[in-house]
Amino acid sequence: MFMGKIEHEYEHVGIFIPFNECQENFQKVSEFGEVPVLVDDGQVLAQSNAILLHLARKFDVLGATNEAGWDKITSWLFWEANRLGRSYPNFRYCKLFDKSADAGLVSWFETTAHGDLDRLNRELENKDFLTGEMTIADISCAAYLLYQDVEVIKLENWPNVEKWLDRIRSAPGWQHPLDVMA
Ligand SMILES: N[C@@H](CCC(=O)N[C@@H](CS)C(=O)NCC(=O)O)C(=O)O
Repeated sequence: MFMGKIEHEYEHVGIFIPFNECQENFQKVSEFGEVPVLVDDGQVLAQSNAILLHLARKFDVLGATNEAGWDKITSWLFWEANRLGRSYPNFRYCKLFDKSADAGLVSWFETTAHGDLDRLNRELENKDFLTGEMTIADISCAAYLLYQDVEVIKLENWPNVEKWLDRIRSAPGWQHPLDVMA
């Protein structure tokens, strides 16, 4: 498995403005008008989970060793996109940046985030990571939860999730997203 550093550069993009006012290079590559976007050797890829799959396969890092393993990873990536990646970040966004958000909507995001954390907590009852070894499934599902410093949701009610996040933080070379993108 590749454990070295993959050379890359981050480019910050202001997204709290209309898409047609965003910087031109971002407008050119972002087919859904969202971050993140990866540009790799001229290939443009949107959607964080598609980017994770691309990097895991290309650099043989944090992937699976057989097809069944890849299938399990894919299943968690879809769950993240459909569930946890919708509930928690939207709740966090409303709490931190959109104080005028509809209260019913905020409450729905909170309730579904709790349900998704319950599900994650159950999965991690007897496991260190979601599919055995640490993979991009863990990276994907942990992504927004690692911003715990803002304490939008205290994770003490989901102890297996807390321990799992600690294991991810202890992985060789791990850095907090805010430090990586500083
Ligand atoms: N499913 C997408 C979600 C990406 C996403 O929600 N990006 C937000 C920032 S976290 C964004 O770019 N929002 C800009 C907008 O909606 O105008 C992924 O995983 O890449």
